[in-house]
Amino acid sequence: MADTETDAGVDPAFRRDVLAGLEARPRAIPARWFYDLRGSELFEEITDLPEYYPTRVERSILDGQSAAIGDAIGAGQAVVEFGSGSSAKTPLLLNAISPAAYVPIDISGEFLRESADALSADFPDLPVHPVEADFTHPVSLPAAIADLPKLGFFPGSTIGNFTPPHAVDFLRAMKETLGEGALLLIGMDRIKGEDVLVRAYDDAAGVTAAFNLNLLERINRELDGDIPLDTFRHKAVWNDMLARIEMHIEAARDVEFSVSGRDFAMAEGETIHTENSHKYGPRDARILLRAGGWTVTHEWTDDADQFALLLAEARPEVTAP
Ligand code: AVI
Repeated sequence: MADTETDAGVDPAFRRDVLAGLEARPRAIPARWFYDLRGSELFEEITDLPEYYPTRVERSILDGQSAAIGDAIGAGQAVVEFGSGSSAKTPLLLNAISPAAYVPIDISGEFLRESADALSADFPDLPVHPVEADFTHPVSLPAAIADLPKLGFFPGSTIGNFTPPHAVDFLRAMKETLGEGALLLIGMDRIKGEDVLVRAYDDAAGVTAAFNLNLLERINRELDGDIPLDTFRHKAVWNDMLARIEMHIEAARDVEFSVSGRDFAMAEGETIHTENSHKYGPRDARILLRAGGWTVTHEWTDDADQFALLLAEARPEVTAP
């Protein structure tokens, strides 16, 4: 369908990804399209669910091991947070390390300014320099922090939502943004029992199901779709070969629908793959970081080793002669 008045406000990249994803085999739509207003609210709800341990455990590590984290990082850093969002975990880090400046980077300008203002209110003496940018590519940092040592901060295990090749590209982009000698504090979710993992992505209250299926509502609303929502169900599976939780939207029966004027048919049991959440064992995590140009120097986990915070340094790779 050509762009018309009825398309006003539609993100062309959303339409392109959805149409291409519904036509592809296997069908797949990138997870970044989950996060419209409702999707972002549902994600916040997920982080409070009893089954969704990552947020709670990462916070407990930042909080409970703040002295060791502060000692390893040292004072005077410019903290650069990638995809800062609501900056919910940032105060825990800032309190641990006496930073010299804070640079939140996020693609959503409005959200960024609101959370930067809230943070400035809590840390009135800390210079805050928000940067509106796509943090998956190298970003120019504000001149005001040029001479400060840099600490990248990427909590939440969002690195797991990238496939390993893209995670490596992204780690390299972070290194280019921060420069040689910089530090990176990154959260990574561990491999664990399948039942715990699946429950974290298929909770009893159905919040993760609503988060996943909200994508169809968004498609119907924004791309003039007529997908019958009650025909689809949420599915979360552990793919052991690829060490990841996969979220899919599954057709409960044969179904036909249209999106942006294009017709689609799905057979009962067919799925649209909507998200990957890769999990990393201790050595996997270190190797992934090294592939991206970062050498791990410290690692903090909880008692049950459910989640890890890793500190790494951007060092030139030294190879044996
Ligand atoms: C944002 N990201 C780290 C979450 C995760 O655990 O992979 C997204 C999520 N999807 C379903 N539940 C949470």
